[in-house]
This record gives sequence, structure tokens and C-alpha cells, in this order.
Amino acid sequence: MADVEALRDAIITGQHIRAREITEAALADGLDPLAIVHHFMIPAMDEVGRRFECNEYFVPQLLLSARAMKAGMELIRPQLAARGTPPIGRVVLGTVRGDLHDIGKNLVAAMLEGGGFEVHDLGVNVPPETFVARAIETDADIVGMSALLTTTMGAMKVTIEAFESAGLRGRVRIMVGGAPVAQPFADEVGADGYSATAPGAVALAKRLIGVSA
Ligand code: B1M
Repeated sequence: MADVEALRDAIITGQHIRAREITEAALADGLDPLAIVHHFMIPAMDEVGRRFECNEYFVPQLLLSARAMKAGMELIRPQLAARGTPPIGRVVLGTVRGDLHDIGKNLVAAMLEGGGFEVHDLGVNVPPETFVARAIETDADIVGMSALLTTTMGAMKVTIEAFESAGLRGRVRIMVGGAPVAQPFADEVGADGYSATAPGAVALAKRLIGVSA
């Protein structure tokens, strides 16, 4: 029986091999992948953030914890995706220019895949023109942007303006998210929707393309 409680500690203390082993064992025991994410992984990263805020942790510890979270997510992701039905829409997703945070964005990608979307994940530090080019290339229905820094939120506005300049604004729905983003900001930059969470992003994406959740 997997000691899934220990996953939280493995992530907080940055033990990526242990995090992977526990996740593997938990999945083999039949634990719900989403429950693993929500009950153990996200709370672990919240604790890492808390320690960073009060100077108990510094950037190296953040990186180790992020690596441990990713090690577990690599196993969770295909299982979430496997739950899905045929694609109900295409999403181009990325973390905006200047921003290297990708844990939340990866979670959103996995949840969207699990929710039946075809996801084109552009990674981090994505320039506006790349969002536009990939949206055209993939004939995307939705573009999703993530930002974790107050200093990079502005890139969402610039990216939306790039879609306007390309004459695509009427064709593509745009959704935004990430810890510093909120509904008033989403309204201000002209996004079509905002979600505070990864599961919420799936419901929002469905709403944006007119599919009932
Ligand atoms: Co950074 N960092 N970081 N960091 N980091 C934060 C964000 C920070 C709040 C920490 C702090 O000071 N308290 C702070 C930002 C402060 C601010 O802007 N006001 C900060 C800072 C300052 C920095 C650096 C500048 C530090 C430095 O170098 N001095 C630097 C910036 C680098 C850059 O991006 N250019 C930096 C670097 C890093 C690491 C590389 C070390 C690492 C990232 C590793 C990685 O992602 N691969 C890191 C981490 C891990 C964090 C914290 C601790 C955790 C972030 C995280 O992964 N959370 C974070 C503190 C915190 O959040 N408590 C912090 C878990 C994740 C699941 O949540 O991403 O919010 P989140 O995603 C959620 C929702 O927001 C939503 O769904 C997810 C789950 O439900 N969501 C969406 C996200 N995207 C969405 C998109 C949607 C919809 C929903 O639609 C498209």
C-alpha cells in the first residue's frame, strides 16, 4: 500500500525520485490521480510557497520542489488524459513572455486533456507572436495564457493585442489564469474568461466553445 501521505513531504523537501516512486505506487493502488494532485501535490506546493515567503526557503529549494512535483505529474498526466473522450476542441496553452513558472500551466494542460481537449502546450516564456502563429497553425478554438508574476501579467494584454492585430480576435476565445490574475484584470485586458483553478479552466473552456460542462 502506497504511503501517499509521504508524497507531500517528498515534494516539500524536493525528493524527486521519492515523489515519483510514491506517485507510481499510489496509482498502482488505484488512487484517483486527481485526488493525488489536489490532496497532496497542490498543498505541498502551497507550503513551499509559504516557506519561500517567510525566507525559510530560497530559489534552489523552490527548484527542487518543482522538480519533485513534476516527477509525480509525469505519471499523473497520461492517466488524466486517458480519461478523455475524442477532442471537443483545440487549445493552445502557454506561460506568457518573461515568465518561467509552469507547474500550474502543466496542471491546466493535463486537466484540459482529461476534459477532452486537444492541447498544444507551448511551454514557458512564450512571445505573443508564437501564441498567434501556433493558434493559426493548429486552428485553435481557445488560447490559454498563464502568468505567475505581477511583472508578466502585462504580457497577456500584449498577446491579446497581437491577436487583434492579426485579425483573429473574433475567431479565437482567450482565457487567462495564474495566481496574480483575477476577474477584473481579465476584463481589463479583454480576455474572454478567467479561472482561478485548473478544474475551473476545463469548465470555462467548455463554456467558451459552447459545450455543456
Ligand atoms: Co517563483 N514566484 N519566482 N518560482 N514561485 C512565486 C510566483 C511568488 C508568488 C513567490 C513569492 O514571492 N511569494 C513570486 C511572485 C511575486 C509576484 O510576482 N508578486 C515569485 C518570484 C518573485 C519568482 C522569481 C522572480 C524569484 C527570483 O528569481 N528572485 C523567479 C521568476 C522567474 C521567472 O519566471 N522569470 C521565480 C522562479 C521560480 C522557480 C523557477 C524557482 C519556481 C518555478 C518552477 C516551475 O514552475 N517550473 C518557482 C516557484 C515554484 C514558485 C512558487 C513557490 C510556486 C508556484 C507554483 O507552482 N504553485 C510561487 C509561490 C506560490 O505560488 N505560493 C512562486 C503551484 C501551482 C499549482 O499553482 O501556478 O498558481 P499556480 O496554478 C494554479 C492556478 O493559478 C491556476 O491553476 C493552477 C492549479 O489550480 N492556473 C490557471 C494557473 N495557470 C492557469 C491558466 C488558466 C487557468 C487557471 O487558464 C489559461
